Amino acid sequence: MNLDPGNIAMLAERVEHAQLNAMTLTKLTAEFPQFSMLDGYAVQDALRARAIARGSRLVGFKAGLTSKAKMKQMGVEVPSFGYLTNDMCVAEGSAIPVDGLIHPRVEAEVAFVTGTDLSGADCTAEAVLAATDFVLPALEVIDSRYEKFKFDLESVIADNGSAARYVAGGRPRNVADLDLRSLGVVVEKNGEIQACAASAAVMGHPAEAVAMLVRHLHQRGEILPAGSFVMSGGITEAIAVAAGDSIIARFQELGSISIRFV
Ligand code: OOG
Ligand code: MG
Repeated sequence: MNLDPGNIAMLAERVEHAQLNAMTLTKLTAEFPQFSMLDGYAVQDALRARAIARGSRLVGFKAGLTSKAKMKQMGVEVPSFGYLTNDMCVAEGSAIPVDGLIHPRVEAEVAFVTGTDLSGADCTAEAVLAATDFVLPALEVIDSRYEKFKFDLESVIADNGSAARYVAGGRPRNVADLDLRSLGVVVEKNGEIQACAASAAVMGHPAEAVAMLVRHLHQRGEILPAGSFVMSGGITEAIAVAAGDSIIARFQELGSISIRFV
């Protein structure tokens, strides 16, 4: 870590304020050029502790920037990990108010719900699949707190991977009954197709992203506990939304999931 604990705490407070008030920030690396990935995760840990102290409950984690489409869109080549709390969850089919958000974008993802603990420096996709209770389709609403949705890896990690809201739905399925590599997904906005891809776009297999998350947690002295909800990352590029838009993502084998913005 390059920053001292006082600066880490100060930046966590600053990011929290931006998140709670839908306000933008300049990239943390602009003020602190030495700000590193480890500093980013230190800020994220402090942010998570502050959320829990406010009464939020940790429900799981997210992997992001795990597909070429997302990496290309954001100009970042390394995946990032973040946490998910109960208050980010919105009901399938519901209307999400855009006030409270800055410049929301929607991503279609495969979500995993784990049945046993996962841990260790060598966690594999096979271990993830063996520990998975079921998978289901999810939409993530990301909302970078950085101006113009522009950031670097260090800054986006400190902003908890732009996490804002998520919706799970569709049809939960047992992984043994699916080939998670080849599931097609089509994302529509207001009835028009915006993007389509196959789930292999996420690191060849979305379980690889979850395995990488577990290895990341291990480095930070954590495990992925049984009962975690994990989002494996956007399969296509993220779609910008505004009030009045409806989004539907149709997943082969997993059903469809929709939300609208007001
Ligand atoms: C970072 C978060 C990316 C995903 O699924 O790739 C992410 C961002 O693009 O703002 O959640
Ligand atoms: Mg995402």
